[in-house]
Amino acid sequence: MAALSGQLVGKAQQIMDSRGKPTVRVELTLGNITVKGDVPAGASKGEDEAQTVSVTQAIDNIEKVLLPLWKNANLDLSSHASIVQLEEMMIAQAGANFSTLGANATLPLSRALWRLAAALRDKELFAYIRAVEPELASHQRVHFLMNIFNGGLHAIKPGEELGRERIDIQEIMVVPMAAATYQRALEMGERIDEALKTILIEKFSAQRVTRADEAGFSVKGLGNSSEAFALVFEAIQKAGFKPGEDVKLALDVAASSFYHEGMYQFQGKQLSGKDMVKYLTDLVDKYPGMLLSIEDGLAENDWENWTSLTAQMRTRNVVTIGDDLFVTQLPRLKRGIEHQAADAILIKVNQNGTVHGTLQVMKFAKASGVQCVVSHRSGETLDDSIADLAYATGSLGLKTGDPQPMGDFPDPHTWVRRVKYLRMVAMEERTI
Ligand code: 2PG
Ligand code: MG
Repeated sequence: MAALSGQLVGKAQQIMDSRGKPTVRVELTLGNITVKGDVPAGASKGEDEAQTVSVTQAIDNIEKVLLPLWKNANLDLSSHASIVQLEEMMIAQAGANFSTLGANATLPLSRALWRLAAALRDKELFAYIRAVEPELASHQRVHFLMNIFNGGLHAIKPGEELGRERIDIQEIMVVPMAAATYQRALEMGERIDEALKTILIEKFSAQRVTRADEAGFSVKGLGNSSEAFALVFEAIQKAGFKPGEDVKLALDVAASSFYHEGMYQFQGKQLSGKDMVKYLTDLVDKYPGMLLSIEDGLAENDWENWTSLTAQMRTRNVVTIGDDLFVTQLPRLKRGIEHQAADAILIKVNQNGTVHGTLQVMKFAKASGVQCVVSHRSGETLDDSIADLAYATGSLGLKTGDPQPMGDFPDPHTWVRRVKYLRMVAMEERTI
């Protein structure tokens, strides 16, 4: 029997994200299948990412514009061509870079649609993605980029200064390279998180140590990034692992957030783009073989210096990743490829606006030799579909925050990061 979009029942509602800010959830029902899709939100946004509207407006747009559009089309949802057609109708209606309808309207609907399409074929989402996008399908092992030390806009509190009260670098992530399974990678991340907690509390007192937006630690009064790196390496060792061999670091510098009028305001100094490249190459040379990747080491429009940073990092075997630089959009990715600006692209579904659009960007990246790292946002929900995206496509990495060990996070409702890692474990162990 054909599953027609005209028979779809959809509703949108407001939910709270991990920062306690309102966001949108969509629920779609067709016969006895009900699926959901949420939209996360960033704090350090690229200027060209898909635009959003107010939550009330997004809910209205879903219920009064997009769902009626889909229903009127009355397409057979058991065919993937129809799914693509519905996504394209939505993109056409959304306005320039989603400014009219908002990516916070299109994305949760799109996520729910893909879940529905998978369910109609009796497939898990990752298996559906592999089936309909064979060029992207891969069984390559995905590295977990687990953010355990937070700075920048994810950690700063009103009245504080970056580089003094908090580190400027937004994320120091640990990557369990030696893990043979996702279960083991998660355990390794948890052990390092626990070791770091002990070290930080001993050194700075429990009062000064908090968990920031992505659940990793931040220390009030620790503004020096070099000190933070040293502490993370100490934690890796304390947890029983060898830095560089068992565990590498990945950084998200999020440099756009401290770039003002042509200069980087970094660690209390004004640095030029060239100075920033030097800081990063010196850092890698100080810890040879210990860094896997550096994301947004420069600001989103500092193209020239990106090319030089990537050239320098290639000789050191460190992957440069563009987040604000590419905003999961084709025109910026194409420009980056022309400039040889970065070796990898960060993939965020809400920067793009739809799942279909995101997959097209990933396909273009793959065909051009640019690697993909699938990522959450700093304001997250329990939607775990980015794990399916990473797993289906064998992306270089899945970046989804702190592992949130159960000792500190006993309530599963707070597991907005952990659920994505757990989903990876479940897909690998086929416990789903
Ligand atoms: C980033 C993300 C996620 P935000 O910069 O990569 O870690 O942060 O969602 O605030 O843009
Ligand atoms: Mg980033």
